Amino acid sequence: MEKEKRNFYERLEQKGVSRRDFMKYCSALTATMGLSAGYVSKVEEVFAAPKERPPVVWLHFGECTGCSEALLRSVYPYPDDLVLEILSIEYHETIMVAAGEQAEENLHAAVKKYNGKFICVVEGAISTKDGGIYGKVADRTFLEIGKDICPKAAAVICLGTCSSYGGVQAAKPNPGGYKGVGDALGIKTVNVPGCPPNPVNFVGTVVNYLLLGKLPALDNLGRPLFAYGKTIHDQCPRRSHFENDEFVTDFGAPEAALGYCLYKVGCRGPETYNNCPTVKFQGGTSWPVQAGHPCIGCSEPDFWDKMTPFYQEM
Ligand code: FSX
Ligand code: SF4
Ligand code: F3S
Repeated sequence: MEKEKRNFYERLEQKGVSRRDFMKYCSALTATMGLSAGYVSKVEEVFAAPKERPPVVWLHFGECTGCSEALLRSVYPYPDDLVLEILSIEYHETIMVAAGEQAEENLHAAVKKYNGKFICVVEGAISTKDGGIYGKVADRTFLEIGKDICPKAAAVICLGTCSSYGGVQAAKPNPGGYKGVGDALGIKTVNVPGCPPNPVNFVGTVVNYLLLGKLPALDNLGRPLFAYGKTIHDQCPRRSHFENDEFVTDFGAPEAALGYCLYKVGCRGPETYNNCPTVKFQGGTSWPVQAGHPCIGCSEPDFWDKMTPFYQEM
C-alpha cells in the first residue's frame, strides 16, 4: 500500500502537482460530497491506493462532447492523473486509441467480459423518432446501442443535461424525437446534469461509489443530492435584501460590492438546482453569476425550452 502511494505521488509530482495541492483537492472534494473532514484521508486512498478500478464503458450519443471536454480540461483533477487513475476506461470514443472495427470490438469485448459489473457513463441524448434513425454510431442507432448496453451495466451515469434530460437536442421542434437516456430507454439513471456539468460532481459521484460501495443519495430527478440539493439562488453571493433604505447582500456587504442581483436580466438561479456558487469552475476560479452573466438554468430538465428566451425576467 505504502509503495503504491509513493508511486502515485511520484507520478503526480512529475506532472507538477504537489502532495499539498492534491490534499487540498481531496479536502474540497470531500466537502463537496457532503462528508466530514474525517473522510479526507479515505478519499486520498481512493486515488492513491485504489482497491479496485471499476471498468467503464463511456458512450457518446447526441451532444457536443463539452462534457468530456470539461472533464479533460479541468484544472483539478488532472484527468490522466486522477480520473483515469481510479477508473479503467474500456471504451471512450474521444480519448481511446482504437478506431473503426477495432473500437467496436473493444466495446463488445468489454461489455461481455464485465457484464453486470461495469459503469456505463453516457453523454448525449437519444433519438427516438422513426426507430431512432436520426443518430447512429457504427451503423447502429443510439437507441439500439443504448438498449443493448445500458441494461448490462451495474449503474448508468448520465453526464450532462443532454443524456440526463435531452438538452439542446430535445429543444423545440426536436425533429429527431430526442430524449434523455432514462426516458428513451425506460431505465433508472444517475444524472449529473449541467451544460457542461461540473467535473467535480461527476468525480464526487464516482468516488462516493468507490468509497462507500454505493451510489450517492438522489433526488426525484436522479441527481446526487450532495450537488443538486439546493438552488443556485439559495447559495448566491449576490442575493440581497432591503435594509435601512438600501439593498445589502445576505452576507452583509453592500450589494454594489459583490455585484447586483441579475434577476431582472433573466437569472434562472431561483429555479435551478446546482452547486456552481460554492464549487465554481476552472479549479474554483469563477462561475457564471460571479462573471456577471445570469444563470440560464443549464442543469434543469427542459433546458432550453423552459429557460428561453434568455435575458427576460422569469
Ligand atoms: Fe450536452 Fe455533453 Fe451540453 Fe455538450 O456530452 S450537456 S450539449 S456541454 O457535451 O451533452
Ligand atoms: Fe438569485 Fe440570480 Fe440574483 Fe443570484 S443573481 S441572487 S441566483 S436571481
Ligand atoms: Fe449552469 Fe446556472 Fe451553473 S447556467 S453552470 S447552472 S450558474
